[in-house]
Amino acid sequence: SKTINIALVGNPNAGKTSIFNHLAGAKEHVGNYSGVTVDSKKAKFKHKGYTFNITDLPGTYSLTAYTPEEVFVRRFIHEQTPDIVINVVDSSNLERNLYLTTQLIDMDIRVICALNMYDELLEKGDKFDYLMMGKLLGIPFIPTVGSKGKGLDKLLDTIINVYAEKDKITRHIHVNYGEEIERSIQAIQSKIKKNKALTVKYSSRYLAIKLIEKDKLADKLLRDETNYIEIRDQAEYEINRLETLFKEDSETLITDAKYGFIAGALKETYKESSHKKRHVT
Ligand code: GDP
Ligand code: K
Ligand code: MG
Repeated sequence: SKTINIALVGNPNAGKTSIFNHLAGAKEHVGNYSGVTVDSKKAKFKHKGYTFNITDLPGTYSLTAYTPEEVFVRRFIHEQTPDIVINVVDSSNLERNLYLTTQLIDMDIRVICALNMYDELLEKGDKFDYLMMGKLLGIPFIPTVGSKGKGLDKLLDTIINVYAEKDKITRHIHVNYGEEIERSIQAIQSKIKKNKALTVKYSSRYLAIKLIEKDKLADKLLRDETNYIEIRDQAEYEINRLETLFKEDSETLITDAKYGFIAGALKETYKESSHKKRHVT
């Protein structure tokens, strides 16, 4: 039978392990805890004639290289190349959770969002047009309640559809960073693209964005390429140009653009309940 490799990626406490346990029939520790070791759990299960290999990855807020978790998740995605990344997001905190999603979009990999804690969103009485959000981000959104195993059949069906390329909405939507940053991305990208072998493995757009963020790991990935100096000089030129223009650190410019993109998408799709419950403290 066909094998599909999937990995669960998301913020801490988004519900990754709960979903993993339901899918894999495992009994991993669920809940709020900070482990000393950074590792992943693997399991195998069958569904509708497919064999699924599933990996539960450590929680991360971002995919920069500041924490061992971030480096671990990034390496895993690059080196183990899962067929599909399941981005588990906490519906009750979309603004923060979708920040990581924008980084997965940059990587140009196949992503499906498990819109977890959906019970909490419904309980608040909020309305989220997740189908529209799926179109805006180019990612299918599937509501789930990980702790109860709800929505997981639909999630698996979507995984199979995306794997078999039957799902039309998934590909080729980028986060738009605005005219000036986009111009810089393209200038760096055109130098990176000269390396055919490298760009089969990594998206040239992703590497260009990472260089603008002054990311050490991306720089390291490019160091063995014959035109590394040309790429690095172009990146330095563009960083200088942007920082002079906006009077802001280039990494902050990318971060702000990502949050702006999410805020814009949420404004179009999310409606808070007008009858907010009051929480007395
Ligand atoms: P992880 O850090 O991403 O692996 O998150 P866990 O699976 O450990 O879940 C964190 C907490 O959220 C646990 O207490 C879960 O029982 C709870 N939880 C997981 N999914 C849901 C959900 O969909 N709804 C609600 N209300 N709680 C959930
Ligand atoms: K919670
Ligand atoms: Mg966990």
